[in-house]
Amino acid sequence: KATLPTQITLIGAPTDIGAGARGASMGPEALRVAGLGPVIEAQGFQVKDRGNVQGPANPWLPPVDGYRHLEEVAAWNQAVHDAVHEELTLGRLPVLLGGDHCLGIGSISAVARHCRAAGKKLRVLWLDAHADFNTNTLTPTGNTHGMPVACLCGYGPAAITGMSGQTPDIDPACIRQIGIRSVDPGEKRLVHEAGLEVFDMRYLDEMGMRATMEAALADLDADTHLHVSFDVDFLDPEIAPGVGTTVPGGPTYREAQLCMEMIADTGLMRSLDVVELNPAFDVRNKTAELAVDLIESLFGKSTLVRRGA
Ligand code: 6HN
Ligand code: MN
Ligand code: MN
Ligand code: MN
Repeated sequence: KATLPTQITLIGAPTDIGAGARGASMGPEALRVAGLGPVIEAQGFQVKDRGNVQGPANPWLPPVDGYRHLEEVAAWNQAVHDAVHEELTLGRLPVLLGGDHCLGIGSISAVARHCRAAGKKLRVLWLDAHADFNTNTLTPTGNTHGMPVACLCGYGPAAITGMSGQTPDIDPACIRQIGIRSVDPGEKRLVHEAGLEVFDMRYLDEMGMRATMEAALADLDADTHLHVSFDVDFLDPEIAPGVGTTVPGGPTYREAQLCMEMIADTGLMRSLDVVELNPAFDVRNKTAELAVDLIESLFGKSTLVRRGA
């Protein structure tokens, strides 16, 4: 059975450069304060916190040509790309602490570059309320945190596409989106056109989390690099208010735990993003604590040793 690397690296990226609300820049510190490092260590890993990558301040300007802060977004993503790629090269499992979800471009382009060099297959699990598949002509906001999946699939500006050294950075067929319940009208057309595999909330309602995860995790093998991009707004806002773009009707605490546990059971996770946590909207850091609790399960915490495991 596959097991995770023993060495984990936390990489903070304190920015809200791609978001529509300020405050995701405080995410990395809130996750540290909630005990992320020690919680992963308690599951038997060695954790190194390499501190935060650096990038430009948020100028908080309106969109230009359909993008807000494109130059700054590119700079932050390059910094994230370099850090994530370095950790993968060292054989470690990088955990990106966002920051907003535009950083998925830097993170996943680094993963794609690493997989290509190592001859590994890639599967990306995108846990989110949103499809994040907008382009500059489709976006209602100009916020690039609504665009990372599109950019990674080649629908985006040169500054933030092809960061892996190839456009598109990833094949849409390697993505599985889970928990989706807010997709803009133009974005919806592009999701269908690109053929994204989306397990939306209706699918979850009808099939349940277990069947959903079985489908999303089907056809993995020992050669697969599993990347998890965990947007905290995936969770129902009743339990996770500390995000900038809440959408009602998300997975419950139990459903989210099962999702994480089933990912852990594969033993194939090789990189992780934890993004969109916004302490400015949180209540006594409880969303950060919930995220840490779920990540504990993602790294293998279970109540009892399971029969047959
Ligand atoms: N996220 N679809 C909306 C937009 O502005 O494009 C919201 C995007 C939210 C992005 O939460 O990572
Ligand atoms: Mn997102
Ligand atoms: Mn989202
Ligand atoms: Mn837990």
